[in-house]
Amino acid sequence: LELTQEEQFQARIDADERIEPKDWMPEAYRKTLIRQISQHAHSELVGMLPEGNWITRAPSLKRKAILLAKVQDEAGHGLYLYSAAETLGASRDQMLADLHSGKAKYSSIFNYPTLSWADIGCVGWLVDGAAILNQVPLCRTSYGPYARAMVRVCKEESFHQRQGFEIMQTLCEGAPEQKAMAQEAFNRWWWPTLMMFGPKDAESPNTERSMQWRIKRFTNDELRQKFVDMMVPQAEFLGLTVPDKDLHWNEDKKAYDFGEVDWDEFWQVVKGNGLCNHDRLQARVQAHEDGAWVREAALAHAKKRTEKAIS
Ligand code: FAQ
Repeated sequence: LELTQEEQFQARIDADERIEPKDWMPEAYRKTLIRQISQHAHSELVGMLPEGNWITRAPSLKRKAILLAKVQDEAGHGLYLYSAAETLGASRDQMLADLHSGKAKYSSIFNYPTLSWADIGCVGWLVDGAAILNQVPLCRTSYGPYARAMVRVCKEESFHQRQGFEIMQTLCEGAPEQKAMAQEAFNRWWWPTLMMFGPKDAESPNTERSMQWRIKRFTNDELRQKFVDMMVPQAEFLGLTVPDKDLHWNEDKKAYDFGEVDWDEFWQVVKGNGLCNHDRLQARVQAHEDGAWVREAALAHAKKRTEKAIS
């Protein structure tokens, strides 16, 4: 019995083999990966902005150095991810052009403002916590370059999460005003973090095929449930109240039941109408334009060097 090219490809996936850049792959697999990896890369770049906002205002030199290092890590993650997307034939210039024109998506979470220092704690604790839950399974994603990039990213991400938790712990063990600041930030970040996992499975057009291709290892709802189950005890440890009146332990399923995410808000933010969408894109475009002279100088230098090598 002869297997078609597509069946052979699926058999390799089912056997848990990694697909490499020069291997045959269905066009839709390539497209899905370019979509997901480039969105992921854009999220890392735009994700630098909410925290970058606090670098000059971090409460101590130590906090400032840590935050600076974390934001630099995110730039690095973006670069690995763009490189992984390039192995699929995507051009970096095109990916960036799509981000700057507003055509490409990036994670909804980065369209919320960071209003107090406790927000930086919440970004590390909750946002990086959600990012790790999503990314640890991606270390076993079927496309080799993406999986390998995720290994390093996850190591750095787990440090990020610890520093966020530690900020929250310091605030929660501090003065009543600090505790209140932590709770207020938690109230604002909890629901948007649950949205990071994407729409409900029943409304997620990409999940089924991405699961079949083992690009995704868990569905959006599965990861959201894991996140709630992981975070509720941590919130209890910190003495924070989860802002969800429907949250309760379900002994039968040995997991938490929780309230419904505001999906209207989610889609509004994804469509570009969130609190900070406009500012975030503008800041990225500005940064790109401000960097034009660096790119021009690097190209001129490279040209001179090749000319010298030839003569
Ligand atoms: N925001 O059919 P699905 C980080 C879109 S972590 C915006 O379920 P899929 C680290 C989705 O693209 C954040 N759009 O899609 C950090 C699709 O639109 P399309 C980045 C969203 O791909 C921490 C449509 O909705 N992490 O950056 C969102 O199967 C702290 C239908 O959705 C990743 O990107 C959303 N939240 O599942 C940095 C992880 N959710 O493309 C700085 C890799 C869904 O059809 C500071 N990505 N959409 O037009 C994934 O795992 C998946 O792509 C999902 C979405 C789970 C995000």
